[in-house]
Amino acid sequence: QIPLSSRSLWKKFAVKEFSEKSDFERDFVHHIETTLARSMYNCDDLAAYQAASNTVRDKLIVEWNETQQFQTLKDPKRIYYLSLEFLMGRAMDNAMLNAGVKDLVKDSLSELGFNLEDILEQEPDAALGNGGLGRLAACFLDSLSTGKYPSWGYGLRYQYGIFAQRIIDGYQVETPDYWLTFSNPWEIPRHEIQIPVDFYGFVEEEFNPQTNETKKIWKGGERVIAVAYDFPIPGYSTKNVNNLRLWSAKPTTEFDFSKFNSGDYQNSVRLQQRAESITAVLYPNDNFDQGKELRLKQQYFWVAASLHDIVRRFKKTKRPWSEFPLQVAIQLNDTHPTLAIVELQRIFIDLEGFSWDDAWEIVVKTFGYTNHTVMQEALEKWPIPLFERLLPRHLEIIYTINFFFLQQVEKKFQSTYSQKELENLLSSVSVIEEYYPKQVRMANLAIIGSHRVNGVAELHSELIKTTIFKDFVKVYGDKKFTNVTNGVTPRRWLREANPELAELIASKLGGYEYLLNLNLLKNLENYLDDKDFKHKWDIVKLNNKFRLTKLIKKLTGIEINPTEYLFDIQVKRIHEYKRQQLNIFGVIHRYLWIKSLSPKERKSLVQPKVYVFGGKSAPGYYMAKLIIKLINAVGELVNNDADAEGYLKCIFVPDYNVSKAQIIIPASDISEHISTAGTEASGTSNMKFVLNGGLIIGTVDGANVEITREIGEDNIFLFGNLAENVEDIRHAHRYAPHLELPESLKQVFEAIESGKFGEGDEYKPLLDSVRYHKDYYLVSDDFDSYLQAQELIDEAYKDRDDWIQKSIISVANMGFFSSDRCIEEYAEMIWDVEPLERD
Ligand code: GPW
Repeated sequence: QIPLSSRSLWKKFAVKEFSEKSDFERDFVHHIETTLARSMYNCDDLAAYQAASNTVRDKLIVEWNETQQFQTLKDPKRIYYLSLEFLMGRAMDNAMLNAGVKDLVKDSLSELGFNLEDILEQEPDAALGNGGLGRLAACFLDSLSTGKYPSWGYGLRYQYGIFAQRIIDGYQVETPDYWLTFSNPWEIPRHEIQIPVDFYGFVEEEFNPQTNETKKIWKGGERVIAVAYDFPIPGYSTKNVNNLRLWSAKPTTEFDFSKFNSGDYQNSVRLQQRAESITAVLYPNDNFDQGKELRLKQQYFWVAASLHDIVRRFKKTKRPWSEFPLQVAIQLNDTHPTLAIVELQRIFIDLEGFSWDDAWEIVVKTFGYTNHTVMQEALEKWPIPLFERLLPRHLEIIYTINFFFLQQVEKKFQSTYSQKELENLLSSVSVIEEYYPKQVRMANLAIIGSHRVNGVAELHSELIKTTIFKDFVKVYGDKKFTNVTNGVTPRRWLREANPELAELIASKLGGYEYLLNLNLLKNLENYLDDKDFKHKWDIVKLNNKFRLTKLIKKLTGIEINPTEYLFDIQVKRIHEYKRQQLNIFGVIHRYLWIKSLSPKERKSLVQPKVYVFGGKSAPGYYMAKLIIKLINAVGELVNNDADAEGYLKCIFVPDYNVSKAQIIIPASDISEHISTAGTEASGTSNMKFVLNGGLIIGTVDGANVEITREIGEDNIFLFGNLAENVEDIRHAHRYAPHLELPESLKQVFEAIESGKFGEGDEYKPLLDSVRYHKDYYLVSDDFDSYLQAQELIDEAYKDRDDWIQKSIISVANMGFFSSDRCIEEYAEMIWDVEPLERD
């Protein structure tokens, strides 16, 4: 506590945020000369980036401090968003735009001799996520801050983010993403916040003679320290700056000498070093559960540190425990943080002395669980032997949770169900799967320990109720299950990614207010007959294509004049269920067609197209890697074939990430969202593409369904079998003697096998997965329908005026897909939290 007599001095020197160019310039030079120990004679773009970002950072920190102090004073209910992934991308541009100082910084830097765009390029992406799930978390943070919700993100500070992808001879090669090479101005190390986290060990029973009760005490065997790193999250056009707290693992400083052989210093240091490995690297799997011990360690480390922090913050307020769920809402981003349910129960009963029932009631009221997939291979399960070794006390608690839950189920159904029916129900909803070895089903635990479970698009939320979780609907009724359709932040995905379109829209809507109320886009429909506006709309798209071809040239050396081409883009993780193979088979089909035409026919019949692919495969995902190879091999042939020149290009953009997405997405005429119906929970890039004036080709899957509803079915190219028929078709595949391929696909397979794209044999597994291995993803069933949709696209693109009309109508009706709307829905239906206005 600073003595009262000293406080006026503090106030006199309180940091003032820069608000004029000269302030920025002074602070910039200050950072160059002190923070970086450089000078004007020794200042490259990287140094300028660091000084500029430190200067912008300083401004954020002032508001961040005030926000945190204000929230402490008011003590509102807080939202805690637990996510193992936050795919933030770059921070600097976003921070400037949200704080409304981008023009000021640009001008100042120019006066100082630098170009803002070059400086922004210096920033490495914060790529602490795999794909949609991690980017959704990042969009939510932006909307939480913008909406002034008192909220925290909690995650891990991986030293290595998602690997960087290089393409060598057409193959994906992974290289480490050490994103912290230069000091990171966007994080504040909180070395004073150190939380011990224990692993392994055993459970002891302690008898208390006073109460005559025995108590279970977990004696951990290995201790690791969690250190906090705070990332300020600025809202748009508000002084509200929330916090993202990421934990980093470090060894304890205390040595348990008794544990080490006398004199075995080397080994004791090695054991200590093990600690750091916990937050060393992000697991690079998307929609897949690999089940590694280190991953479970990451999960508990993160959950234990976060809950300790949350409980400590609550305890400081001296409120009674019964108010815990009135003050704390914890959202589980998929099942990765499900241990939080168990940890909170453990804190209550083992450490705070609650009765089981009192504790459990609070726990269930506190948690909400978001499911992001129905695919079996992505559902997390942990083998009991591993679990028992790593977290013995938590396993006991899980058994007890399960025991009481199954008892309740039995009670509810014993009079109406036969013995057999009851057994089936119990084994399906049990947290424990009877398997060799037995496994803990994290989704079941998450459902039982949460008061609400949501899917991420309407179709998906229906599917979880009728497929993977249908037996839980029997137990709980369907009120516990709800939907919150995903959304994206228009600040990053329109204004930052597509400044020209954002400005054109602002010119018609009277400013940028629409970025805070995306439904205002609807007013664009007033300009459907405005020739000048439509022309400008077209020019913006062309400019964005130029921006993309410049990037393509830089990354691949391939030159494209964008003027003539329709840009058809599929960028997302490479996955069989997302069906990049369907797309590339389509490209091959088109190539064969072009080859079959005379030059004259080509001229009159072929709509020139650039196909752009981008995305990473999990390092161990053989089939996905093969798809990447095929795309590159097709590009190699097609891009160098004189017959196809001017008609067809096929590009694989290496190392797709958030900052590249910001350049790629605004350039599309068509983007592809073509998952097998029922497999893509939502998709979020579909929303980004349409928001940027691109049309889409898609299956009736995920959020495509709601996009269609909002923009109208004339403005989207849908194709393929419906989710409701997929199981029957698969069944038919399984029992058919052999699979009949459509002629179109046969041609494509023949071309591949003839060796056109290098060694024909190489792609055998890919073709066989369709031909001989039951075509699980329905590529053969949807292929002709896909080709037809592509033809419709070519036809529609000829009427350019109508195309632009479709594009404008689509954008005008995308208001629903702002992540601000998602956050409002969560706040009302799940968290029961209100915004907190700072006065
Ligand atoms: F399998 N999603 C993802 F559900 O990006 F956990 N990674 C994942 O591991 C999972 C889901 C998981 C995605 C969904 O595939 C996508 O459809 C959805 O839009 C996104 O999560 C955000 O909800």
